[in-house]
Amino acid sequence: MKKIWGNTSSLKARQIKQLENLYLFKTPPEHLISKKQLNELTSISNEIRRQIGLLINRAGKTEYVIIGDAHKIVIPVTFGYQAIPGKLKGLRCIHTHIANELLSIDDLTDLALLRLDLMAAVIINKKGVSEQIYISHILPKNNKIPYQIMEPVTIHNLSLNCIKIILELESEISQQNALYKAGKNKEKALLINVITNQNIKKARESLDELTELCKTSGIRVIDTVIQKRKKIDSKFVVGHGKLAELTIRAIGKYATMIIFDKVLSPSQIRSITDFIEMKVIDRTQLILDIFAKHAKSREGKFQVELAQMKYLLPRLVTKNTAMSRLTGGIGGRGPGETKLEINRRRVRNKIEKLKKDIAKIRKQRTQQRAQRNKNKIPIISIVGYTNAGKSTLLNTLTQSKITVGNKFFATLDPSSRRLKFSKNLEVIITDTVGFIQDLPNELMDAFNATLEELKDATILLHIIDISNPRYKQQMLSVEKILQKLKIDSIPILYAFNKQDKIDLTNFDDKWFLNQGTLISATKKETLKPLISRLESMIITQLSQK
Ligand SMILES: Nc1nc2c(ncn2[C@@H]2O[C@H](COP(=O)(O)OP(=O)(O)OP(=O)(O)O)[C@@H](O)[C@H]2O)c(=O)[nH]1
Ligand SMILES: [Mg+2]
Repeated sequence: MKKIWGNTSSLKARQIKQLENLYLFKTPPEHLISKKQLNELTSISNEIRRQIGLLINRAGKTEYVIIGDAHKIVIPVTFGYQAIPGKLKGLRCIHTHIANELLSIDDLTDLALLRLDLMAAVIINKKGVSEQIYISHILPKNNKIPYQIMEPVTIHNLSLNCIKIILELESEISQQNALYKAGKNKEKALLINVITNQNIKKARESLDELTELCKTSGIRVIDTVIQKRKKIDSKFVVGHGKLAELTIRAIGKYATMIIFDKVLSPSQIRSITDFIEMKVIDRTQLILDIFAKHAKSREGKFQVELAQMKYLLPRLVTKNTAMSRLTGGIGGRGPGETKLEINRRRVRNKIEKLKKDIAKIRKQRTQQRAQRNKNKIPIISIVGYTNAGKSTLLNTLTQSKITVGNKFFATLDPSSRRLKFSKNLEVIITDTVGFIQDLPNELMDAFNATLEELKDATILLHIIDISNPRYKQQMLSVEKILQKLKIDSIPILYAFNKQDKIDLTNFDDKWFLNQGTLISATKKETLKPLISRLESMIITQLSQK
């Protein structure tokens, strides 16, 4: 027999049997529920004085029988019935209310969060008879209150042409959804930053950066929220009620996903995605997605995949909806085309294989490195925050054509070029992956080999985008990563880039700029002071050896 969802421990065998029998009824398409099934539902619910709910699909088949307590039912994770944008869930909920309450806020929240076809409450009176049924549905238009309660129907008039109502509703929703869609398949996200301190400014800046990351990833940001809390909720991050409220807000604006501006623990992602019918990702997953899109070389691709697998491994659970959404990645990309059948062992094997593949490719690179070190050609390694202009500078200095882009992580693969300073001073100048605040550990690990090369540098050239209002934090983030890589002892030169974008007369941090050289990487003529400083630093370094 089919499972009864909820706690049945105090029920008699006969009562359980009666509940199981609720699966056997079939509802005609034009009815909300078959009359016989409704009678059964009412009678057993009244007998045990607990709410009972049914989830009925559009073919009139009962898919779930749920038993609650006197005041509520808890709708389980419904496999195979995930709501997709522009559609409803394909299941309607009909449940009993024994304490004479109307549709509760919880009912309406479930309706909106789970995108149910309909939510109906059968009111059972003191005599144990059901009189009226209150039905609510989602409101397709972008309203403050995303649902509506219909005129109650009576048990004698259940033929309200249920399917027609649902399909009409869904067609309106999909039309609205299309209206809100900018471009094909574009994801739309609500961004949430949860903070436990008072630093709103920092939280706002972090959200600005997350917005830029979204832009790079092709996601449109429809709303951003800063949520202050005393403590991060271990299960739902923002807490149950708040999460419901924010999700309803997101649904009202036709968002397709929620992005948290922090790293979510595997269990948090699971609880949240079990609770709401929307894709939920964290900052790490977004960055991983961008890396996946931008990786070009074999090595780069392997490294990104390794990072993705490492991210995925602790988040793997068998047959969990959260997983299917997780492995789907953004817009269905990500490491998990294989979706549900992925299991830990396979991921571990894959990780091992990737590590080996990477090691093989590394070998060749190591030989090149050894050659370079033997020749003792000094190396200048350009480091800096993503989008600072590192590749642009290398291009201008060496007349190369490395991909440059006004997006995050345009460069993932390291490149090296030779640069002649004066007659007999030649150096190698390298460009590599950009940094970001809270660079995910998985990526640090996976890109370890690439970053290791920085250890060979004679000088680190730290490029800072001076036109970015967050340039100081960005500098600090870079320095933190250099420390982590244990290369902060290599002499460093600061180059403040994009000077053409700022008005120096209004710049209140001029003293700061004396720490380095102002440049415009796009304008060769601005690079002279930088070049001569680099040259003298190199000469000093060489003479010390
Ligand atoms: N106005 C102005 N724009 C610049 C300058 N230097 C670089 N840019 C622009 O800044 C953006 C990022 O440049 P990239 O060279 O790709 O930056 P990057 O540091 O290599 O970035 P990642 O590889 O993503 O880490 C591009 O749109 C460049 O055209 C500059 O001196 N002035
Ligand atoms: Mg670059």
